[in-house]
Amino acid sequence: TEPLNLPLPTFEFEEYMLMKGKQVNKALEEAVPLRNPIKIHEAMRYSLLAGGKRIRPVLCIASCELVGGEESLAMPIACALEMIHTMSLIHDDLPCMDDDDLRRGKPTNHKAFGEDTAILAGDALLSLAFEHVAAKTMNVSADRVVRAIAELGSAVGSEGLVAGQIVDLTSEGKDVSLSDLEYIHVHKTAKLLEAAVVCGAIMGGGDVSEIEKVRKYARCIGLLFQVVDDILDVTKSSKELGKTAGKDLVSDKATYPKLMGLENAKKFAGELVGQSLQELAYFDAQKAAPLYHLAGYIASRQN
Ligand code: GRG
Repeated sequence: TEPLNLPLPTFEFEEYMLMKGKQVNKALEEAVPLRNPIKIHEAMRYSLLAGGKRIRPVLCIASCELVGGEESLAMPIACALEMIHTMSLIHDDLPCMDDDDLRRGKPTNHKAFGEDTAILAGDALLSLAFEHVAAKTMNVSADRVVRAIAELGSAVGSEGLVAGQIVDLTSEGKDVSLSDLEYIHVHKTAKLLEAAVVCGAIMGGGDVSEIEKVRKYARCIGLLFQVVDDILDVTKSSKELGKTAGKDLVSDKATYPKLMGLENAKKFAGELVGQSLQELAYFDAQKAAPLYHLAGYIASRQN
């Protein structure tokens, strides 16, 4: 996608992402030490520490800091979000789902450890995520911790990620309408991004209106994330193939460019960025700078 001209306040975004990413990686490394039984912890660490953009934990911390909380208040739930995201990738790559061989530049978990261990590594990461929030969150009231755990649980379960995945699986080979596609993306992708931002604001001490503003912001960037993903799929593969139409314009998979055309998909992405930034206008511009830039980053990312 073309870089968007956004009215962003001065802010060293790359430095911010690097610094927050480092903090998150350190916390993840400590959250899952290599202990007995070695095999399962090796498999969990293999995927969790394999890189990845760490968008969900950084969104969570940025939202916590936006409402005046310190990073440490949100770090356990930021790690939990990455554990859940990673487990969903491990399960998504399994032969019974997408059957992928590569993830984050390495062989997928089941390729490296076998299907049985990969399923268990995903299960263990999911369980650890909730344990980690409950056991490691400090200096946040029990009421807020419970609210955040409920938010996270609902984003992941049968009305969240799992709902998106089941509808995606059952729509394979069928005609998918724009609203079906939106349902799949809202559940598979946007729900966890929304939980990241909302949980950060809850842990950071945000009030009801602050939490609702960041929720609306998150809904826009959640959908934006997927629209951009679909655009990248087309533009990347058309570059690779040296053609004007990429694989998703010709394959069975429903995507935004396929259903609304590439130009309209780009326009839609631009509208979503605009809407997300409007929600942030409620906050002090300097404090909201990380979330402003995160929206821009999601819109103009190249992978
Ligand atoms: C969650 C209980 C539970 C089960 C899993 C398999 C499944 C149910 C859901 C699939 C969810 C899925 C794979 C959604 C796609 C999410 C997505 C946009 C992935 C790419 O995220 P990035 O770009 O990846 O942030 P990195 O590697 O940078 O973290």
